[in-house]
Amino acid sequence: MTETATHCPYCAFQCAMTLSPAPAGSPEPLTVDGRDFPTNRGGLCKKGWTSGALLGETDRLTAPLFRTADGGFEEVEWDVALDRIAEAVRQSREEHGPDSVGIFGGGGLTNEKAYQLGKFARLALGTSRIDYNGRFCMSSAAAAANRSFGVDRGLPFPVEDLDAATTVLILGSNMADTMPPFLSHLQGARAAGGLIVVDPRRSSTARLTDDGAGLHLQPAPGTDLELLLGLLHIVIAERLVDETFIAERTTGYAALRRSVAAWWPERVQSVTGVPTDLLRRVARRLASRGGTYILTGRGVEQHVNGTDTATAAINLALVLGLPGSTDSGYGTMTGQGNGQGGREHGQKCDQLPGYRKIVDPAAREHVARVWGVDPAIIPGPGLPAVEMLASLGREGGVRTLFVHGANVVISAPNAGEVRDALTRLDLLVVSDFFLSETARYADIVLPVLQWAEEEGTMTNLEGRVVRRRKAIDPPAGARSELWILAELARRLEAPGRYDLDPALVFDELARASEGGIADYSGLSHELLDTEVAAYWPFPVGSTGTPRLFLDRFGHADGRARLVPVRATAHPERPTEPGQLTLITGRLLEHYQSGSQTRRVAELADSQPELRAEIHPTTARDRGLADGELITVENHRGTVVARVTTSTGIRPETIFLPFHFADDASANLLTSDATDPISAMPEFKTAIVTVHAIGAVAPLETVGASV
Ligand SMILES: Nc1nc2c(c(=O)[nH]1)N[C@H]1C(S)=C(S)[C@@H](COP(=O)(O)OP(=O)(O)OC[C@H]3O[C@@H](n4cnc5c(=O)[nH]c(N)nc54)[C@H](O)[C@@H]3O)O[C@H]1N2
Ligand SMILES: Nc1nc2c(c(=O)[nH]1)N[C@H]1C(S)=C(S)[C@@H](COP(=O)(O)OP(=O)(O)OC[C@H]3O[C@@H](n4cnc5c(=O)[nH]c(N)nc54)[C@H](O)[C@@H]3O)O[C@H]1N2
Ligand code: SF4
Ligand SMILES: [Mo]
Repeated sequence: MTETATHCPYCAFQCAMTLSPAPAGSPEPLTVDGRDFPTNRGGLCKKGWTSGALLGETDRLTAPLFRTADGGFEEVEWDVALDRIAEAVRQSREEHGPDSVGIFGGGGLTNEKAYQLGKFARLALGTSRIDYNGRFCMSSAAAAANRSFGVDRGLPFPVEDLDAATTVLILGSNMADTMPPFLSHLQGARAAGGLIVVDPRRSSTARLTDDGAGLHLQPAPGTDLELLLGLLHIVIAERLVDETFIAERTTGYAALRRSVAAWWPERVQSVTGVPTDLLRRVARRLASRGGTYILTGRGVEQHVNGTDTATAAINLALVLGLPGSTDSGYGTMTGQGNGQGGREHGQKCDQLPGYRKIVDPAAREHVARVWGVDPAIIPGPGLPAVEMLASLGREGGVRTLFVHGANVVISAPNAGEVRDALTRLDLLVVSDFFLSETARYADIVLPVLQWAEEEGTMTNLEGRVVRRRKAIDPPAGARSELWILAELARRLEAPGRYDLDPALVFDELARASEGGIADYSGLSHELLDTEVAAYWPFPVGSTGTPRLFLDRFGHADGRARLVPVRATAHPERPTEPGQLTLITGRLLEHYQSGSQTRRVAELADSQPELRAEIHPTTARDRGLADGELITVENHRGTVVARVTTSTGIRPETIFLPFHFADDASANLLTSDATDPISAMPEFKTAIVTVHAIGAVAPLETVGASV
């Protein structure tokens, strides 16, 4: 085997890496090295460096599994598994209609798999019930960008543009832990003293503002919308806005202006806790010179008002005239490996490929033509993720569920309810390469290929399509998802083609996307193999679009919309003494549900268990010591964690990462209330109390079972 140029299996930064044969005696078959690329510049984070571990000796699944009567699993032949699934689908459709069968997809799937999954749902299952874990990730930012700009591409500019920035406002993103190589692009802003981080915690990213590098604003959790309304108020009141840009490139300024009139700084301070002088300093800094960017992350988006909060951030960027220039801008940090592409090719309940709306007759016609079917057979919109999960096993709900690339038992909100919901299903089929916590609930588990074992493409946080390449043969017994979908489609006598070669699936995807917002029609695996800078839209004959919005926005009139948004009552705020606001997020060492990274010894050893970050005063008031085991509780559930005190967190707040399993799963506590526009659940705030467990012997690792 020779060297293989590919990209990291994990996050949306999609760092470039080289895989080469490991030296004899190594426990891993491949060595991973960072590869020079404009985004990661040869750098990788700890997860990237250790990603080869999952290609070696692991508890990898290598045969389809059937649940046995005693609750265990037995291995079966592929034909047996696929026949049984096809039969169950047929029966469910006959007895309960096609919408009784559902698919839960993933933003980590390649573009090819995401596309094929959407097509399989609509044509082979005939169901409208498909959605995915990207609903938990990018949906608020996406809804806001679509509403304001008419286009949703995480960063509408190449990441290197940030190098020349002198001011970067980061709202609710902790990229120092979640995309470490990204930090090299913030050096300019730090050197200019212009890195401004908004986070209720002194996160690793907030610490980068120390020593004159910038400012850390520490609002009460869930008050970012008020904070942004306050910043808008100041820039308008102090006439810091870009009037020419507003007049020429936007609509709605008069209404926006009225909507923020009452958000004077003192009022904002009383809601958020951020002092008025700091608010004024930030507003003036944002308006002071060129080279200003505003970036949002999950901290402000994963709330029931996430779309409106992201919209307020966009409004701020627009009145300052940032989007659409070459030295300033607004963007959101995409999360999952294919967080961007995963939302473009049709695995979202309201979408067809090319980022088209499933209710748009012209879109249906175009896609139906590519699929070779009558548009009338393509179902309408389905249910977004949280609603679909709540419907499982209920009257009129999904009774047979396929899961591809998600671990909802850990990652979905109000996870105790999700565990119950999965047991109500007639049939649960989980495709994964490990027996994830969700796969443990399955009736049938299908072993699939991982990252370095197959070809495909991913679309990174800048809307740049990159090639994922095969470097190693998969274990005997595991199969590609394209093959699984094709075999099931054949058994279900589905219309349409189901190619096995990812390059052919890409060609079809490209045609289906032609003329859509995310147009890939000028791209192919062959072209991508030349390492072309493939920013979409990339129509036939073009050279791609590194920067959107230079001349026009995506709406028909070419203008961006200034959309007034209101701060409404937040559903979860502490009301009783002793209550704390739980905020959740990530650690550097673990990826998402931890299904992959808790299996990498080096990562698991450095973050082996759930730790709750609490302010020392809060701990002292409750008689809690560092290292002590506590329960964190509310009416939804109870979680066991170990106390870590830190002066970097607000005293009324507690932080838990969501990477751990069993009774260390933070989502046992979170609410499944959703944003009315994006259907994003409220992951980032929940009301809890904490209690000492009492004299407990040092436990074995909390929640780290794999
Ligand atoms: N190590 C690691 N990296 C990852 C991932 C991972 O699981 N692990 N996942 C990838 C994915 S899918 C995603 S989506 C990204 C997410 O990347 P980020 O958005 O950076 O991740 P989070 O840690 O979820 O949230 C960021 C910050 O929001 C803060 N926060 C919580 N509540 C609030 C609030 O009300 N207001 C504000 N302003 N801030 C708040 C938290 O304290 C946290 O520091 O990371 C990607 N990269
Ligand atoms: N409390 C709280 N909860 C959160 C968040 C938060 O900040 N706080 N963040 C949310 C966000 S932003 C996200 S993105 C979600 C993600 O949450 P999850 O859905 O749990 O994401 P992963 O852990 O990446 O799960 C992916 C699963 O699919 C498998 N897998 C990976 N690649 C493939 C593939 O190609 N095919 C198949 N079939 N399987 C594959 C992996 O082994 C793993 O078991 O969590 C959300 N949940
Ligand atoms: S930053 Fe993201 S893409 Fe880069 S090595 Fe780490 S996990 Fe992989
Ligand atoms: Mo995410």
